[in-house]
Amino acid sequence: MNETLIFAPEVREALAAGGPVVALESTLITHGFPYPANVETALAMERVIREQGGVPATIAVLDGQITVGLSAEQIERLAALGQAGVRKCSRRDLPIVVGLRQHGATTVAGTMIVAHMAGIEVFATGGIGGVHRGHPEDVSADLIELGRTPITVVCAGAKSILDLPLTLEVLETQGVPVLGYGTDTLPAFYSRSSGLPVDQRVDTPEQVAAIVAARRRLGLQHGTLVTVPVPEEDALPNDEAERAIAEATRQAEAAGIHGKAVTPFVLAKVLELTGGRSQRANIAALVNNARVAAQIARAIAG
Ligand code: PSU
Ligand code: MN
Repeated sequence: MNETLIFAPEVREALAAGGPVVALESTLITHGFPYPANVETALAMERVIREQGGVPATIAVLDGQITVGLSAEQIERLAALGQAGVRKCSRRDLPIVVGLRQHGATTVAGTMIVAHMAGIEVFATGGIGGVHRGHPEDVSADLIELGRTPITVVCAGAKSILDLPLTLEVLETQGVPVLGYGTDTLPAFYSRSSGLPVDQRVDTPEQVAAIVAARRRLGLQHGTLVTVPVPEEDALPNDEAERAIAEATRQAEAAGIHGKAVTPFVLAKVLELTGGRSQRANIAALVNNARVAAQIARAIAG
């Protein structure tokens, strides 16, 4: 096992036994949600993975040490440090936080890299990064990582703060299969459908496991994206989400926000503008994705 990583004992044991481990990201704790919803959501995702017979492994960098399987105390500590005290870590940031012994919260890209080092196949998150609306040059490192790191990422699609058609184009170029879990169309995070077709609909964890097994047999190095619609009762009406996103994007533009600060800024504004209704959809999607990811991890562990 990788010597540069620190493992929670239960994660180490589960991996040694080939058990169903599910990786979780930490940017949603520091940059995605306000306190205490961030900690509550992180713990709720862990709980639902355990209920499904899986083992959760929340990933972050604390004092330069890459940790696979944060304790509840470590999740609290990360939340208390907050955005100001923790670097948002995609690929380029990992050597900086490790080399200079800083704290880091891993994005989808960062979490995929660490999960792969750790020998974890399945990872649950909310929305992946993508191509920003009106800024086709701003392509999330998440999409490039999906093209080169063989991890199965379970998400609720992507928020329509992104240009979803362009995001799908980049995924195609990167060689990433986009699967719709119980759906023929790409979910748009707050709402159940973007209207855009996925590459393949799947309806069971076993079908995802079969695709992952084939990827391994073929020696292919790309990630697999499993997109799960937000539960119906928690979805946000499409026009309400759209209005908030358009306004949040306009404010980001006006404030001159760019680079890695765009996504956290827009997410916080959308939350403000929908009076917390987006937060309910967000949390429901995250917990639901964690459940599906645990079922897929079990099917893969066989
Ligand atoms: N989208 C969400 N919620 C999030 C993120 C994206 O709906 O919390 C976070 C994830 O960690 C994702 C990152 O990997 O933002 C993407 O940031 P960027 O656009 O800077 O690549
Ligand atoms: Mn971005």
